Amino acid sequence: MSRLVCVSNRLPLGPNPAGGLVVALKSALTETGGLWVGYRGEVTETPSDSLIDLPGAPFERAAFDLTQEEFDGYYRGYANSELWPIFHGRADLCDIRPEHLETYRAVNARIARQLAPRLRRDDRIWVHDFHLLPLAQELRRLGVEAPIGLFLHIPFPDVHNLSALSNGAEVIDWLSRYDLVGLQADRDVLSFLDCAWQLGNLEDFGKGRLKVNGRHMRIASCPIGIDAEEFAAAARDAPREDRLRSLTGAELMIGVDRLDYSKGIPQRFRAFQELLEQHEDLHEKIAFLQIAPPTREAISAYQVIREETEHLAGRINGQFATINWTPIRYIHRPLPRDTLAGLYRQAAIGLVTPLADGMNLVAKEYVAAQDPEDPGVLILSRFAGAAEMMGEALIINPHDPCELALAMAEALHMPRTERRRRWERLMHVVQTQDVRWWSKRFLSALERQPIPA
Ligand code: ADQ
Repeated sequence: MSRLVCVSNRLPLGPNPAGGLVVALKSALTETGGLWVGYRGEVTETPSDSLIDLPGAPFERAAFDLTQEEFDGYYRGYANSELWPIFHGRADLCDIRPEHLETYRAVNARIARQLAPRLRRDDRIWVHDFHLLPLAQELRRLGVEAPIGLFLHIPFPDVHNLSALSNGAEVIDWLSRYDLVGLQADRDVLSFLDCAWQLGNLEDFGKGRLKVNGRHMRIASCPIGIDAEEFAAAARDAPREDRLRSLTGAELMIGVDRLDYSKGIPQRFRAFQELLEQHEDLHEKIAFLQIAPPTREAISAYQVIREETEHLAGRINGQFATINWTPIRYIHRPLPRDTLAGLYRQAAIGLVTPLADGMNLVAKEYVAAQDPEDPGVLILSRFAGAAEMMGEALIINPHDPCELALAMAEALHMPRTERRRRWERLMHVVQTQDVRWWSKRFLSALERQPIPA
């Protein structure tokens, strides 16, 4: 069996990864073994010339360094202030600067130079996400011949958004250098084809086989999953947070998201406010726990979303709270995964309402954590990739506070038989399309060489 080499921006270093990519890839690599290459998480003045080995994991890990200038241009700049907003339909939040792109290209070229000597002829190289789009081009320049695939964890933008970048056509060209590009959902595959058609030179031979800018490649929809059995067990074994129940004395509604503008947290708060305005009978009967750890705080759009979230939580609590009841509890830090699992299990409603999201693993974790005898209800945005396979959730438009408030009321009153019927179907999807299914699906597609037409 050939060795699997994964490359991502971040390496898994802490015990509690608050981010979907690390959670999923850790499960996949623990199973297959292999090498994981990524950034160590600290800037340095003098980057090492070669990758630095980091022992202590069930797979090999090797790190690259970044200087402060590289971090600012490559990570904070091009990746998180250009690609992230563009790929989530927020061109208005973009900060386009030529030096971002220049540094992004240079860092990818350096990672390729450090990685190439570590590669073996029969490796399979699996690159992850939007930080590393030019990596295949750089590795090929250095003569690497092994199959290289990219999995994009975020949505693929439509052509109007991609054209808002100064180099939209170059993005398509970067992707054409991979043997396989895996995307989260069918809608992303359609967006990619449209962009390749309009910004590049596309020939489509069917079944995901393409020629883009003269190069053969494959495109596939590979929805990411979770380790459902492990998560269900963690939820079952988690100590009940009795203290939480006695403090709230109410049914629990939970939201768990990095504090990102794509996750729709203020919209969710406004819908909760609408619910409380319309249903006085629910006062003191429902409490909303929002867990939102900090992320990318040096970028101004993230400071704005934090202020907006905290302001709204304060205002809604001020409007409705009583001596015995605080409607919104807001926690701005990561929690251990087993604590999260136990909280999901206790919550009568799971709220997953992003404005745009590649997949959203929280939707799958919430389902896996439920008590089969008395499961809660998942409310899910139609703009999460997860909505393509989780149609038994209450699917909503997160921009419409009335629709979302109605779904909250419906979930609270849903009879147990209907909750069980919906949950069984959702759980079937979460169990069958789990993280192993996802990595097998991607890697077996990578092994199939594109068929020249
Ligand atoms: P994210 O945008 O990070 O991932 P998501 O898929 O929801 O979004 O994953 C978040 C992960 O972090 C979940 O496993 C969650 O449990 C964990 N997490 C969140 N808050 C936490 C907290 N306070 N404490 C501990 N853990 C916390 C990106 C894409 C998604 C895609 C994933 C995987 O944006 O669309 O689903 O990658 O491909």
